[in-house]
Amino acid sequence: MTYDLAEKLVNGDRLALAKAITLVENRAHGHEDILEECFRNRKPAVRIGLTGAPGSGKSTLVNAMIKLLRAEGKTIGVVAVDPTSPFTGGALLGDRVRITTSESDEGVFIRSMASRGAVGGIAEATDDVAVLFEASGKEYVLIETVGVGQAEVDVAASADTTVLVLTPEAGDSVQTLKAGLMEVADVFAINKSDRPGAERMALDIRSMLEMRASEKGWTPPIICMSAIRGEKVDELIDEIAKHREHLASCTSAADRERTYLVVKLKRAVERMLKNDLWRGPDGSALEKIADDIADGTTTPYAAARQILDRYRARSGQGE
Ligand SMILES: Nc1nc2c(ncn2[C@@H]2O[C@H](COP(=O)(O)OP(=O)(O)O)[C@@H](O)[C@H]2O)c(=O)[nH]1
Ligand SMILES: [Mg+2]
Repeated sequence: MTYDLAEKLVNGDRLALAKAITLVENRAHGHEDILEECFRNRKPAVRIGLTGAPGSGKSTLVNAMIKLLRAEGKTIGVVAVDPTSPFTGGALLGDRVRITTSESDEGVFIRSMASRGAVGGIAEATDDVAVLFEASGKEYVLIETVGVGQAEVDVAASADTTVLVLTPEAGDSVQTLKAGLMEVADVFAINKSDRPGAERMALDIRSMLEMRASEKGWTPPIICMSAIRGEKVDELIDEIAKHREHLASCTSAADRERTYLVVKLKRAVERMLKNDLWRGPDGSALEKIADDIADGTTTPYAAARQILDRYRARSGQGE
């Protein structure tokens, strides 16, 4: 059954692609077989990550990029991670733009994913969806994530180029930017430049970039643009292409692919290990151990070591 699904997907069946994404997102039975089959049939796409605060205009920008890339005849897969609050379960912001394309356009496939819905982590989920897109023949994969934490840094690890989307609005001052986010940006997009303050912000970012040594021989360009008006989106796409050329000039595609595969491999091992660990008797023993920690019989550290020892013994690797 899963083999059929993978085969259909590879042959361009959109329904099969949609089903496969759902399986992967839920880590449902059979998803690993599909991923394996798709991995064998994939052709690496141009992977672009877009990250930034909710409301900065990432989805609007994705729409604008789709338009330009489609005009060039490129095929595109989009996976957008929707910010969901762990407390309300709802969206963080009401005023969000949907990424859309004309119903009849077979060249684009768009999928939204709730951030708390992705079993096993956002980065791995988006990354595996990228594999499905690649197997279905998409030449570009756009990944929209909310720039709030480690997940974005992880997503950036598997994108060729990461675009950080900022806005000139108050509160978005460069000083308050999370350090980790500055580091992942290969290209800075100052969106909503139809509003005042964009040039000022570009200057701030430029001086901040000058203070840190430009590693990797690449100085991230800063583009003042407007996604809603479609202004300078072409320039952004050009800069993304230049970043790719830069990558190609310092590492071979094979080396980069290898680095990406190592990241993928590690994630897969860690997830499988975690599943394996908590599926065993240790998962159900958790409540008992919690009691022991609570009443002072043991500590979280000693208990963790104990759980690991037991796990190793169970899998026949006891020391
Ligand atoms: N003024 C202005 N508003 C924009 C621009 N791009 C997006 N917006 C608006 O910003 C809001 C949030 O956009 P959205 O794409 O959903 O942001 P996301 O949360 O980062 O995906 C929407 O109301 C958009 O219409 C722009 O270039 N200029
Ligand atoms: Mg969005």
